Amino acid sequence: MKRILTIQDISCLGKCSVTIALPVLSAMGVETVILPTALLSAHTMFHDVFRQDLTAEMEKIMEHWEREGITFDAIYTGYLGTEALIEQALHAIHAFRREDTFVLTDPVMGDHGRLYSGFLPSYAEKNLALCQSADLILPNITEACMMTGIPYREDGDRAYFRGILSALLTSGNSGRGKAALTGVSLEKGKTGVMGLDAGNGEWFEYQNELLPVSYHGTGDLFASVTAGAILNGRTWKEALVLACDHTARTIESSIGNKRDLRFGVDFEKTLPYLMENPEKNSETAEQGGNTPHA
Ligand code: PXL
Repeated sequence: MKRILTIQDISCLGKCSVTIALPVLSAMGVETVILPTALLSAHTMFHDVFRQDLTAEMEKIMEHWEREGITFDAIYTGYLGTEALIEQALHAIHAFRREDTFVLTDPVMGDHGRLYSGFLPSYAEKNLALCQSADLILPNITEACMMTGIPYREDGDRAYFRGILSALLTSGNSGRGKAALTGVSLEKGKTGVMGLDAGNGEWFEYQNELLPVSYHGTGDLFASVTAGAILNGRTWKEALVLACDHTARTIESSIGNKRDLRFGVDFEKTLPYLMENPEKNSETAEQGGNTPHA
């Protein structure tokens, strides 16, 4: 069984980060180890949240694992919260990455052209350093703009998105990374991803129907499915297609729930799709979405 380390917060209320990553990755047959960055009474879209930073505790947890000689097949970082916590994530990558460990980073810090509350521009700079250590990064348009200094546009076209991806990967130091920009609309009424593999210059795009509702935590669902699919042997493009289709399917099956969107999507209902074998998943993906473009 493949083993992944996920580094992100535990938000007790409001499905996101670890409360999505653990069940999703487990359903996909991946052993999931958590390194919590902070404990919050609820994610930060709620008000007056209780928050306990775990920077010092992370140190102790990592020291123990180092004594045990633990390594991981993949490391997936999500919401971190402070620059010191990004530093800890970089430390974990350095300590537990083997040559073949796949590192996936979702530089969670903003949406709709703005950083989430509490984040300063220097947080974006630090997040760029983290992204430069990753094999695949999954920023949304806001996050990619914050990291590259490119002005955010609501109405970007293909050339705009390509410019962002090129800037993101050329500001990296590895030259072999891949990036997939999420929340990209290339056609009215559609949404999806655009990707670039800096190693071979290959572009990728995939679109689904845009659903008229924005639940919290869908980015974490998307990243978790991508990570699980890659560990199950999919290519990065196949993993992104599955993640797009699965996220769309989950939003669709949540629409009737009539709850505050901050509580998140009903990802529990669609977990069985992820438990099917990989062949079955890709059949479902092909039927559910549009043809991916290389
Ligand atoms: O879903 C991203 C996320 C994760 N964790 C916390 C958050 C957010 C987004 O706002 O606040 C604590």
